[in-house]
Order: sequence, then structure tokens, then C-alpha cells
Amino acid sequence: MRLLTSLIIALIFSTPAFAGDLTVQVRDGSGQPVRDAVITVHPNSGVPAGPIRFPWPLRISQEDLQFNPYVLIVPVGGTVSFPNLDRVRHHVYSFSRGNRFEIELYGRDQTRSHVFTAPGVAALGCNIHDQMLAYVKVVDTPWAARTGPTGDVVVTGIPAGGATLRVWHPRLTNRGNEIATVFTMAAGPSRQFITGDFSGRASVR
Ligand SMILES: [Cu+2]
Repeated sequence: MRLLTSLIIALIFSTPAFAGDLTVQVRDGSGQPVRDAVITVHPNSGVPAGPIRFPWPLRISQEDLQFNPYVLIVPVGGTVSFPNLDRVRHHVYSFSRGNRFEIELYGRDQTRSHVFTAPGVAALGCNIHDQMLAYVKVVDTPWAARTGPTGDVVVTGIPAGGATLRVWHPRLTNRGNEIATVFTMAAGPSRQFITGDFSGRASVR
């Protein structure tokens, strides 16, 4: 009997956890889709050890006096490049706690990089052009994604079971610009609908 019990326990723990895809739909108070919202999922069972890799480039260019993209998800410890594609010089900085840095004036077709070591948000500005604004969201989970123009995004391969879902957006009026909710991830497709007040002011502070 003891042998059987150990066998069953061994089986349970050696079987890969069931996983599923989660569709998150983000809408504002009028039901309009919200783009550039960052979704992160932390399963109660934890996140895998080791470096996190995402399929998108860790890059924010400066082009036409704007940062592109406006919101970039970066794994903790990730190196982001900041190529300047403009004819003018830019001076990139962040005053955000844990992710303060400054890249002094650099010109056309030059690039610089920075390593983001603290999970959280780095709001980016340019010392020369006040209207330039972008956000680096540094995350400590591989289950992260950004909403597109439809306000929807799919986060794939989340282990089944309890988890915390967070939605961050620079204009969310909640504390920390973030909504957190706990939910149970099914072994299959799931859906979460998030609605909030996105009328806040995006700023470099
Ligand atoms: Cu600039």
C-alpha cells in the first residue's frame, strides 16, 4: 500500500502540469478597447527558474521625435537597445525608482543600451524633447503580453491552477497604475475581461 501511494505521488509530480491559453480583454469605462496594457500572470505554482525570453526585440528606437514602441515588456535583467534614427540628438533618461538611468546626448544612427535589473516600471523621457514618452515594464514572469489595437491579447501556456493576473497601463487610475485579480486557470482556453478607468494622465514621473 505504501508502495502504491509513493507510486501515485511520483506519478502526480512527474506528469507535466496541464496548461492553457488565456485571452485577456481590456476595456475602458465606455467599453472601448485599451491598447498598450501590460498583462502579467503569476501562477501560484511559481515561475520557472532561469532567464526569461520573449519573442519581441528588446529595443526602443527614437524616430520622428517619438519613442517606438510606446510600451515595451522586458524580462528582469534584459538589455534594451535605444537606436537613434533621427537627424537630431536625444538624451534618454528615467527617474523611476529602481530603474534610474541616463544616456547622454547621442546622434543619428548611433545606439546605446541599458540593462533593467528591477521588476517594475521605467518611465522614459528625453531631456531635449519634452513630448517624448515611453514605458519599459520590467517583469519577472514569462507569462506577459501587451494588448494591441483590439484591446485583446492571448497569453499562452499558463499552468492550470490558481494564479494572479495583473493589468498595468500608464493611464490606469488605480494605485500603481495596476489592477490585480486572482483567478483559476483552466486546463484549456480561458478568458478574463478587465475593465477600468484609463482617464489618468501619462507622465514621465
Ligand atoms: Cu529627444
